[in-house]
Amino acid sequence: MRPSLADYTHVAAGKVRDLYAIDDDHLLLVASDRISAYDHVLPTPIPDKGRVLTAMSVFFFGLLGGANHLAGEPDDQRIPAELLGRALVVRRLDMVPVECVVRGYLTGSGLADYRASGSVCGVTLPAGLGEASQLPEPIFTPATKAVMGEHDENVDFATVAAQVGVELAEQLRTATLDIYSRAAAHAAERGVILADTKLEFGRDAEGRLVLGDEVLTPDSSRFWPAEGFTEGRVQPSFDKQYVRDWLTGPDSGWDRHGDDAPPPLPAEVAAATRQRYVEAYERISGLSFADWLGR
Ligand code: Q0N
Repeated sequence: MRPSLADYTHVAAGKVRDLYAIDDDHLLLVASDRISAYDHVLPTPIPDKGRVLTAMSVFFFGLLGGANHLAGEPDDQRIPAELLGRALVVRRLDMVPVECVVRGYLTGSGLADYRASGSVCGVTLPAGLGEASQLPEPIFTPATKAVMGEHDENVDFATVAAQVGVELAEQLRTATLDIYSRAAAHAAERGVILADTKLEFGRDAEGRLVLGDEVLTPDSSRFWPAEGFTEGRVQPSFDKQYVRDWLTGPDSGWDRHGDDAPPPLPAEVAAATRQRYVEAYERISGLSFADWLGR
């Protein structure tokens, strides 16, 4: 008999994911169907989003090999029936309090920092770069986690080293760059640009560095269709573009710079967005979403 979620203690909440304690050594990592845009969690869930992101994360943990926190199969008996496909049993780790970001292309906060200083996280970049420019080589641009609702703060390597020690800081940088190069090479073969991604690591009881959280999902990464890529322009998001366009268009009646919460999405925008998540998963993994659990 599978447990009920009420049997587990809630230990951490993110905007769109949650963690529950199974026992002293194991956690349940749950991906919801919630979606965020323009720093708001929208009132309309995207059907199957949690399952698609979980499938993608499991795909990349497998592609990468190496130590990760997965501690059960996706149909593990410790997963409540109602969460099948969007929850994973993971090993409890001692998390390293650093958001390990790697960028192969310049956009978002990286571009803002570059425009202000010519560098990102202490890494000096050549002059003349702009929106969506590919970097001469991928760079490690760590951030420290902010309290919920605030943005993570970009920091330089020396700040990470002061926080966790130079040895661990170097391990984080090496592992992060290595994972990016392998994931980006895979995505490129499938016609997708991996612009950047954010990883979280922890240490196991033996002190080994272990990859945690979710990996290489559209929530933790920027995936751009290679087709139509144009340097100098903000690239359409693989997954959220319909949502952004509707929210900022005339029909939503919403001002993203105002104080109001965003309105519910029309059913057709939610359905089209679900389809984009499924397409991103199928294009990147080469697998059929119908083959992921329970269908
Ligand atoms: C852990 N996070 C941050 C909201 C918070 N394997 C682990 N062991 C111990 N702690 C964590 C993990 C993992 N993964 C990670 N907080 C605690 C990220 N999110 C995850 C989803 O829920």
